[in-house]
Amino acid sequence: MSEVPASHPRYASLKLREAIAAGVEKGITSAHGLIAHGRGEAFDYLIGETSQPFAREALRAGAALLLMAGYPVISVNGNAAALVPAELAALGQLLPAPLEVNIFHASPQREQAIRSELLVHGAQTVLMPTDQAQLPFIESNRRFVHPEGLFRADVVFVPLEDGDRCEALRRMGKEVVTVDLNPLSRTARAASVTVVDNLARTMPLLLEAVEQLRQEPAEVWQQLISTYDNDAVLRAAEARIRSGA
Ligand code: PTJ
Repeated sequence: MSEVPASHPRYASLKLREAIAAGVEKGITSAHGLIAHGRGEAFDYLIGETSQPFAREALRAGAALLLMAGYPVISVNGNAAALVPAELAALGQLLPAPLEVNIFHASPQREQAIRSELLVHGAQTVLMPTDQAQLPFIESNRRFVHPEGLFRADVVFVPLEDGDRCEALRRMGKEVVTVDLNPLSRTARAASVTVVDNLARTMPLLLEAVEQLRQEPAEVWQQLISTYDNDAVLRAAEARIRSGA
């Protein structure tokens, strides 16, 4: 990273800021993405900038859901592509699952830039939005999807989601695994599994959990899913924030 020494107490956070700013410069991330990132930073500060037990519990259940899926799909927006392109590509290969570019702030150029970034980082299948399939129940640009991607998926991994689409995906009967630093958001509440953590910390842990769990029998995945309680996880995250501990 440019001028910030690795010994700086806020090195990790500043590095992510640089990645998001570089994402804007490369035409991957929207200017709005900077604001979303800042909101995330505030919540990250409040949860202690570490992967807390409630996040680790959720990511194991999320990994189990992705492994149980008949047709999992990974949805990628401008922030996720700037922060963790290699890890998203690796998850796609590991499951395996197609990646699909799906952004809120419409821009065909940015969609292409996100696709290229994912391919450069090793992604194999990167689907693009089409007008041949649309998600019902939403009106934003995120309704345009690929018929062989988000439209068909039974389980969707979608970090930094917006509430409307998360609710729409759930109403379509799909399971949604999200990563959102704000446990109070509509997305956090509507998702099947919410990992309240920074996406940059979650991805390596999620890859590790998928690697480890796929050695286990499906009964173990089933058990993790059936005992998982997303409301309890969100309450634990909110309690952590309120306690200031
Ligand atoms: O690329 P686009 O057009 O799809 O735009 C993407 C953004 C993120 C701008 C868009 O989806 C958006 O506006 O998102 P929101 O509604 O601001 O929600 C972003 C949520 O993600 C907020 O609850 C933030 O706290 C959270 N968040 C931000 N950065 C991170 C995060 N959660 C996990 N890890 C992060 N690094």
